[in-house]
Amino acid sequence: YTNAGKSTLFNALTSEGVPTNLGLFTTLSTTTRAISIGKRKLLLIDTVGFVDRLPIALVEAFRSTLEETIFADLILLILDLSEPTGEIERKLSTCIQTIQEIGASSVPMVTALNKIDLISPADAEEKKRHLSRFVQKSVLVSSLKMTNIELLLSEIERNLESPVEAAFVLPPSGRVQRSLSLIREMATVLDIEYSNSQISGKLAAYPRIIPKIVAEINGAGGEITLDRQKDLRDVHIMADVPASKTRF
Ligand SMILES: Nc1nc2c(ncn2[C@@H]2O[C@H](COP(=O)(O)OP(=O)(O)OP(=O)(O)O)[C@@H](O)[C@H]2O)c(=O)[nH]1
Ligand SMILES: [Mg+2]
Repeated sequence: YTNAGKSTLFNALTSEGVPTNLGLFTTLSTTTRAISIGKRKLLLIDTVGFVDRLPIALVEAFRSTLEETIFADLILLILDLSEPTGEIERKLSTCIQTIQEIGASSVPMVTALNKIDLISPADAEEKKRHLSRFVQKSVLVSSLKMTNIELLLSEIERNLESPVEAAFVLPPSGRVQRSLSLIREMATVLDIEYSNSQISGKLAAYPRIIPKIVAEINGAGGEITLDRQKDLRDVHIMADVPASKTRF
C-alpha cells in the first residue's frame, strides 16, 4: 500500500545491510540495489504501493508486474502499524489475497510492522499479537528512526530458502532460445555450453520453482537432473520438490 514506508525502509535496509558489489553495478537503479545479508547476496527491489479502487486497466497492468513476484527470493511486506487495526487488517487481507491470486503463496514472506515510533510499545505489541493470526514472521520496526532494522535483516536471512542445483540439456530446436530466456527468468544459469548438437548447462533455482523449470525443459524435449548431493543436504528441499516431476 502507498505510504506504508516502503521507500524509507528500502533506504534503511540498504544503509544497514552491506551494499554489495554484484559485478558491475551496486546501485542498479533508484529502486533496485544489491545488498548482502549474511552470506547471501540479494537484489532489494522497492515496489509501487497498492492504491485502493484502481481503474481496471491499471489493475491489469499492475498485475503483470506483480506476477514476477513468484520468482522472488522473499516477499517483504510492509504495514503501517500506526493506522487503526481495522484498516491494517483490510490492507493486509488485500495483500495476502493478491499474493494468492498471482500464485506466490509459496514465496517466503516477512512482514515489517512499520512506524512503531508513532505508537506506544504496548500498542505495538498488541497489534503485532493480533496480526500474528495472518502473518507469522513479523518484526516491529521504525524505518524512519532505524529501529530494529538489524532484527528485520536477520529475520529475512532466517527465512531465505536454499537453492538447488540441476544439470540440463536442451536439443537444438526452434523453441530453444525461448526456453533459455524463460529459464533465465526462473533460475540462475551457472554454466552453459553450446555444441552443434545440443545446449548443456547447470542452473540454480529454488525448489518451489523446479517443477516449472522441469516442465519447460521437458516440453522443449530436453532433460534436467537435480544434483542429488546438494539436494540431500537440506531435507526440506526434498519435500518441496514433487518426486513425480523430477528425474534422478
Ligand atoms: N513516523 C514514521 N514515519 C515514517 C516511517 N517510515 C516512513 N515514514 C513516513 O511515511 C511517509 C511515506 O513513506 P514512503 O517511504 O515514501 O512510503 P512508500 O510506501 O514508499 O509510499 P509509496 O511509494 O507512495 O507507495 C513518509 O513521509 C515517510 O517519512 C516510520 O517508521 N515512522
Ligand atoms: Mg515508495
